[in-house]
Amino acid sequence: MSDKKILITSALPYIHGIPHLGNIITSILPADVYYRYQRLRGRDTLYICGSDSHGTMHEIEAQKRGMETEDLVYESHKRVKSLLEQFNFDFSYYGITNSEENRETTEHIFKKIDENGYIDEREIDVTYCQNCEKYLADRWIEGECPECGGLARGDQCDDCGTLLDPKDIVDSYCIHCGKGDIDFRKSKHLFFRLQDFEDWLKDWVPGVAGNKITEKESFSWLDGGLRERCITRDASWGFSVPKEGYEDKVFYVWFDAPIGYIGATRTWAKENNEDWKKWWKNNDVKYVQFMGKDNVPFHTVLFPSVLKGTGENWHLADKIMAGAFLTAGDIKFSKSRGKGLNLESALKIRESDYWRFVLMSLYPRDSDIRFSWDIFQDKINNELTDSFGNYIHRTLKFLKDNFDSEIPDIDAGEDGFWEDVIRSVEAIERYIEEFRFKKAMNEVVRLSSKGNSYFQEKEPWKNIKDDEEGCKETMLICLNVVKSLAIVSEPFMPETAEKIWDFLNEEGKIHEEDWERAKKIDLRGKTIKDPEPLFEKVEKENIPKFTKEGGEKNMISFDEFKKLDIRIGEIKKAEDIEGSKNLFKLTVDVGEETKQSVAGFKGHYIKEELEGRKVPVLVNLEPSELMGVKSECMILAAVAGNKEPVVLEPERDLEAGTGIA
Ligand code: B3M
Ligand code: ZN
Repeated sequence: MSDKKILITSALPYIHGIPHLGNIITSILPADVYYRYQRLRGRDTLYICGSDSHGTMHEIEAQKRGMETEDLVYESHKRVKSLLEQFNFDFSYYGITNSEENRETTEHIFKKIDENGYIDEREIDVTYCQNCEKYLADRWIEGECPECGGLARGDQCDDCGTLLDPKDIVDSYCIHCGKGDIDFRKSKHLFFRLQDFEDWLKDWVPGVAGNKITEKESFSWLDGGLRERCITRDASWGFSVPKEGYEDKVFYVWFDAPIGYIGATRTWAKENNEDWKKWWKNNDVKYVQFMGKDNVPFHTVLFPSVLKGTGENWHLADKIMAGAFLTAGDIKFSKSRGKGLNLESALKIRESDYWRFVLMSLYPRDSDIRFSWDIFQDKINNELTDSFGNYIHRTLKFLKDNFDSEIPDIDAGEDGFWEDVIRSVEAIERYIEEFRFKKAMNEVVRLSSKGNSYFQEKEPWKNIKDDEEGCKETMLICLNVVKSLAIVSEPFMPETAEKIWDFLNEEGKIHEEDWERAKKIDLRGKTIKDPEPLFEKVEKENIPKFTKEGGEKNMISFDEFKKLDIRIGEIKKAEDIEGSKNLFKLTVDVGEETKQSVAGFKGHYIKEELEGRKVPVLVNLEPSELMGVKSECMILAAVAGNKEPVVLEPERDLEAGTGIA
């Protein structure tokens, strides 16, 4: 690894609501661990994050509360920022996308890509409320979902998740005035020519993707071929578009949000008298980004293309690292205040180090990982308390009780055991550099169990009586392992590490220490302070209830299940439905009869791909009418990322009508 400066950014959290644990596990937390680690290695490192403060949801909420949007946004920003501080995220700077510096940067970048011919103007259909005399942004129009009858909001149904054309929403109304005077008008918008960057991206992405997920999510856009992307909105909260004829529009939230990394760096630079260009226009930098997998294409496709389109020497990401999801199991993750397990409610259960430890031991690097209270309890009681905490406490306590708290001042050799300690420390280094945070966290615990075994084997409580020199040697080694543990755990559990540092009576702050000290036996002759246990175990009855509403009630009985008539059906014919962008009318042979189904495969499959397929069908579904077309059964399909329907097929060819149980 070279000695380049390291720039780190993590996805900027939305602030309409409080981020939940699933939001931070792949973005802010691993970025913080990576940052703290690099700092201990003595590298020149900058960690930038901030609030993603634009987007239409703020306008809606402010109107509901009778507030100015800006006041609401800055209030939310303050609240989220303070919660993140309580989690000990040590940003070099935590900014906000609504800053002057970000406005300036966004305008500059936009003007450049416009000058360079990457912006097209196009007229598109937008929804307009005649009563409010206002364009209705993404989610300002609601009504009944044509697919499931649930609540359709803008371009998506909240209940079944189908992507919708607002025109297809049944009995639609404006959410501001509640009236149905909706009109579909033409409005001129600006489109960024993403397709001009396709070839370059296909080359560039594999080199910067930090793991398979990142590459896969990027190619979910790239493989389908890139199209121009609309970067403006008919709304008033956001940065106005600096182009003639577009002044009353604002930039789309995903246009200025990643530019917000630069914006926040500029605010930091201004406040600290630094030069932001040293980080963004300098080849001597390694730039690493962290995020969840749902944010990937915006970072691997959209943002780099925008920067490249300026023709300027922006430093693009060198590594982009996305994690999968933390799934909730029996717990409800919720962004809304007070409900569910978000950052605020988590802190009421345990202090941040417990959470940082558990989350990093679960880091979903390669696939989704389930979180449950059993896992939480097991990790804290068995690993954090019984192994890590216990080792440190028993070692310090033994020294206090038998050596008057004084670390032996002897010249013990660096024997085989110490080499093993060094191996652990080096493994942690490697794992963090490779973004294998879960392995790194496990190795920290492993190092403490190595210490425990060593203590156990050497039996200092016995040889204190008959072999004092041997006992001193054991204690010297054990105390130095405590110091190693303090250093290697600092990126993960900074408060705990600081506490251990204080017990050891070491000077200064541990985060200013040199990582290399974790590999050395260099604590000698010092008197330590009185130790206290570091952690408290979790008892079942102290675990609060954040279960999904309904809990058991969401179960269905076997008798109810038996009522479902699911069979293999053969799609005989697929036809368009007039006026619908996402629905097909499918004629399906389900055995003794042929039924008709209206299904949202359009835009994901072409008709010819569907015809002739054998698929699972729910046959006895109450008939309904969608877009004036009768639907008598339902094709069961998987729903992948971005709500994309994926057809399921039997593993071998079966006759239409074959039952599924
Ligand atoms: N705010 C999405 C999210 O919080 C978005 C990330 C922006 S990163 C520039 O998941
Ligand atoms: Zn209205």
